Amino acid sequence: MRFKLIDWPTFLGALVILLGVSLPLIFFPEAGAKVIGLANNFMTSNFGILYLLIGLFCFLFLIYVAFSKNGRIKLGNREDKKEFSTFSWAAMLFAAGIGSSILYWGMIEWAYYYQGPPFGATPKSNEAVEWASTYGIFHWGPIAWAIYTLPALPIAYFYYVRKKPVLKVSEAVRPVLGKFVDGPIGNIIDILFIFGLMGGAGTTLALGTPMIAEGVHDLTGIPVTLGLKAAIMILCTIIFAISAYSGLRRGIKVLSDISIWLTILLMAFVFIFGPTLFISETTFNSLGILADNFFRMATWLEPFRDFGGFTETGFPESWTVFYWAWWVVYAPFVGLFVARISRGRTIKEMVLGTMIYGTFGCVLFFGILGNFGLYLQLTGAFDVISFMNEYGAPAAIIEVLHQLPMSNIVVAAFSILAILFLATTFDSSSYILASVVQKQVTGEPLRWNRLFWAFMLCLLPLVLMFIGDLETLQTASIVAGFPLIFIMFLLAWSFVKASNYDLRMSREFKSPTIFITGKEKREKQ
Ligand code: NM2
Repeated sequence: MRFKLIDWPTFLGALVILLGVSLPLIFFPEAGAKVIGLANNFMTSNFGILYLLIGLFCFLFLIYVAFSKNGRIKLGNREDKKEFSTFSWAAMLFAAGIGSSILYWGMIEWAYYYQGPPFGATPKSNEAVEWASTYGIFHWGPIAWAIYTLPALPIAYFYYVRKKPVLKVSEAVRPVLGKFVDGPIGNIIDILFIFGLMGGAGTTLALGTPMIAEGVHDLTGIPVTLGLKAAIMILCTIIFAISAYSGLRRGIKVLSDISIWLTILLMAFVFIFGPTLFISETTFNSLGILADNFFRMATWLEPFRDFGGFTETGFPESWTVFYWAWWVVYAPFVGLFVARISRGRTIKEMVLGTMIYGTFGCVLFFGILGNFGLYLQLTGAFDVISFMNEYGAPAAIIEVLHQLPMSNIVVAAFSILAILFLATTFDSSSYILASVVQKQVTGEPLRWNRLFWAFMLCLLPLVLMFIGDLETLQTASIVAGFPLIFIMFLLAWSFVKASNYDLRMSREFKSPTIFITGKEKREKQ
């Protein structure tokens, strides 16, 4: 009986939480919005430091692991070849971990920073413009990608080195929690992961849909109403549900390939037909500013905010804390995915590859799209900021694209790309969610199960979009990410414990189960 495969406590637990959050918001939207505002405030002002801490921890920890002996452990047997070429590997990784938000924020994030800069800079000043073109790259840079990579470590390790097919987050903390994983604690960990991903998806879909709606409106003249947005959201859901239903190879991989090629085309187009020199110089300049201020940005909080006479910008809470939370909620899912595609690589290659290629991809988007908008602003060709303040960010994004030649085609390509990016993130999300609520996964998770989670993923965003301003959408990730911070520490601990044990055993007993590159020898527990 196929229903026997379902892990009911996890399945129902996740469903109950999802409905428990969504239904009250549907029936009491105003009170809901108020509670969400309070929650946002409470979390960011009291626990902001924890989010920043986990970000920096992931970064330093992974650099350490990559260059330690553990980094030389190969994910697989001695004879295993890399399962995917580095290009496909990086493309799949990027398509899974990055959704349509990169088009949204890549294009417009600078405009928020330019008028509300960090570190007490004067809005629209010289200093503000430098931060505006740099901070986006920071929020989508090495720390962010380190957050994504951390869960991949234990998961890939158990999958390829200890050869246990782990498709649950709870399994990856077994070295620390032991048999507690088999009881309610294990279920709670998996439910928190599902809840986190739902929160992150809520932020993503509720941001992405109005932007696509604006593109559709621009091309067809259909007015942007809530109905149009809901229809687009449901259409996107149907697309990624079909892809998830078709499975990993036929659905997910095909969509990833198409979106990477379309991205390359679009970026090249904006780079060539936009202000090529300005884009190159500003991006290059930002990399220097970032390198110089990296740790300052990574630890910036405003501890003196409550005392009179000190500037309070609210910037770290509104941006860095929110961003780290948003990356955290997606991290276990991306970890599961990265682990799956990394057979044949060493841990060092997996870690550095994710951080370097991931950051590189994001720098391209922010450097090209963002600096194009910034150029329009600074030259006075188009006042992006006033337009955004009056008509909202999604409309401003489409209007920026209209400043390019053949702009209708560009808007169409941009909107299609946004849909594809959403689809490539959510088809793999539904796939992973379905795996996590099953006791066993032989081959692929059950089809109805994949389809069910695809539609569930769209429920919270639908509700959020109806009530949401930016703060509401950010709160979904911030609140859902909180418990996952602790799970991230457990995941790191778990990896260290298991891999150190195996390294020690292989030294003592000299018989092969782990393969360490560089020394050309196989050793065993
Ligand atoms: N992250 C990368 O909306 C999306 O693009 C999905 C968002 C966590 C900021 C991921």
